[in-house]
Amino acid sequence: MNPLEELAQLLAQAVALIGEAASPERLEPLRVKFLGRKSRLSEIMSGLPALPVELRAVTGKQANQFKASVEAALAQRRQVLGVAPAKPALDVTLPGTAVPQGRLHPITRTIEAILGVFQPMGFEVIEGPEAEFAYYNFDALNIPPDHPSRESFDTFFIDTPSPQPAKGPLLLRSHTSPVQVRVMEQRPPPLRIVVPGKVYRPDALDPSHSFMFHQVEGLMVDDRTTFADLKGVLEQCLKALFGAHTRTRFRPHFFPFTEPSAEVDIACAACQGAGCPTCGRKGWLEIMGCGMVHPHVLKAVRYNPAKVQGFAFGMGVERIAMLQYGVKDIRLFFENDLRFLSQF
Ligand code: 2NL
Repeated sequence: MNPLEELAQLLAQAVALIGEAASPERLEPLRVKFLGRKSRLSEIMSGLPALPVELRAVTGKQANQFKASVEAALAQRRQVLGVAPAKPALDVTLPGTAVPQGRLHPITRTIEAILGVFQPMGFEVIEGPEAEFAYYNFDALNIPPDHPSRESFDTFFIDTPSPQPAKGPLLLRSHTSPVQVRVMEQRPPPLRIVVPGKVYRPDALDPSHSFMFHQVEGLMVDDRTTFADLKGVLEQCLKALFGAHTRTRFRPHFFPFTEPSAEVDIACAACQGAGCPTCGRKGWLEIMGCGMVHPHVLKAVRYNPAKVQGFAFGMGVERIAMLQYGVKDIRLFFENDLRFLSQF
């Protein structure tokens, strides 16, 4: 084989092997093999003087081209394999990269604080559907069809296919009580449950009204629970949420689903009962509603009102969170502005 043919073959071989090299380290042995002192190229170069004169010039030229081509292939492959430029030394005096930290939403924090009062007293946490039948939201709770809160402006109704389900049209629940009704339907007394969740009312938006807010309701039913138990449990709850010195008062009230019923106030923390702008000069802040479960409600879930009795209560989570944290506008809780949320 003459040197010209041989160089052509070697070049094809070199280009193929270089193209297959898997890492920059594999390139150096190939450079040595094809261009090094003991390579065939080197032999051909040192044999040039012995060649016939008509072959000598063209072979020398071809050898130089071979060398340039192999070097170009090596350089290109090195770049493809990404020979990283040397890294600058690590400057340990620079501040580290801050890792953004998430946190619980203030409403979640308040819900957890409320549940944390009742769980140690033996109350089980239960959740239920936000889309509910009218029967569970109203009828079973002794709210008759002509009661004002049945009017459509007080409840979001959901288009329900006809014929209407036996338990009435679907709606967005306006309180979490329907969940308690469902639990009573399914379990015999005794019962101790707390029910947190979202509720919906088509109120005009203002600093203290939102069409969606959160409630925690509670229910205890057995054969001996009295209004005195209710007072003790709620006083403990309010002391846990607002501090051990918190004073409470129970005012007679009306709810269709409890009898007797009461509203619970705490002494205004800002003025200790003297009267100030926070409490509207009344000295007291309304904080929740409660009462003894109405016999009609017990009958609706086929409990015997002659044998069992119980108390129930309900509180608005946003109202409690606003008082705990001094938030003046309920809408701040739902705007997801991190300048607000990151303060909690
Ligand atoms: C309020 C008043 C209240 C209840 C909720 C209730 C549930 C059942 C039976 C009887 Cl299943 N009562 N819930 C009772 C009294 C008051 O909430 O102002 N909530 C924000």
